[in-house]
Amino acid sequence: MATFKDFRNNVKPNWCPGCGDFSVQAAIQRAAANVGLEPENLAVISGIGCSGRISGYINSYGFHGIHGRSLPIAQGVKMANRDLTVIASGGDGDGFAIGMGHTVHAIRRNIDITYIVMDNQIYGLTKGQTSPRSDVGFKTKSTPEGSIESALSVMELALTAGATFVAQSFSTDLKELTSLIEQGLNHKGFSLINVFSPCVTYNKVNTYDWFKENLTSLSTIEDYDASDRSQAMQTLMSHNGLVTGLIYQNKQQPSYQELVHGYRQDSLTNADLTLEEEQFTKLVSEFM
Ligand SMILES: Cc1ncc(C[n+]2csc(CCOP(=O)(O)OP(=O)(O)O)c2C)c(N)n1
Ligand code: SF4
Repeated sequence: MATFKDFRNNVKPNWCPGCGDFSVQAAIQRAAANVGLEPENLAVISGIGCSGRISGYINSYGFHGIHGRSLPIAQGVKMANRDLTVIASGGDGDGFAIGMGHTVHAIRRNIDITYIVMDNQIYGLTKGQTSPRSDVGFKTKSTPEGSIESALSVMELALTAGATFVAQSFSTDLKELTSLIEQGLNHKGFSLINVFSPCVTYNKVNTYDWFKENLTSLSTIEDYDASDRSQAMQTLMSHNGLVTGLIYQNKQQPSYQELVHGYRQDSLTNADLTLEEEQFTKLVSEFM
């Protein structure tokens, strides 16, 4: 049985020392081992950004896609090969700016993949511009006088879009983050896990200390019920979205694969797709 060390490779991350993404990488490796995966059972698909490099730092199948497009690729991988466990990952810019259209539709489509967003409220790779997660007043290279746009409440938006699994964590809390990724991997449908993963180089406001002061763990809220969507929404609204833990899970909603007509019971990658000459000629003639 694989341990988390089997999900390590010999590529040294070039993240800045102290970047929150290191813990996300460790949590994915631990969660993958804890749910009983072997490296050949896992595919990690990422977009572009500092965070997007993560697919190269995990010993598994991997695909470093293009900016904002990890989800279309990840959904395609899962539909073609049901035997793979698929993780999509990237930054808040990747998933909530350029890739937001894909994010909303992946949420409502509910294909069985886990989407882990490393949310540092800034664009790290391109050296510090505002993202849709930046707070009003946040000064960056693109907003020298402070951002005048309001920050997107992604967890609330996910609930509204019909998400069946919504969780949030802080990269320093390796235990909680690992557990949430395990729950996401075991969830039958699309799981969204937003991780506050500080950018120590370009975001001097939303620092480790800032999160420690401002985050509330759902475990401290009496009678919190993660199956209650309206309680989840109210709790998010009353805490300005700054909560950690399993926010909402709907175990009743079938996944896309369970509903789609004609989904193969065996993986497409194991199928014999060779065409006999007669079949080939017939196919070509349809296009002549
Ligand atoms: C189509 C396209 N547009 C813009 C870029 C430039 N670009 C690369 S990464 C990035 C944003 C990075 O921020 P985020 O996704 O939050 O990831 P982080 O680097 O903070 O981890 C941008 C705008 C690109 N690579 N491709
Ligand atoms: S620039 Fe920020 S997000 Fe990118 S590696 Fe450095 S600390 Fe991490």
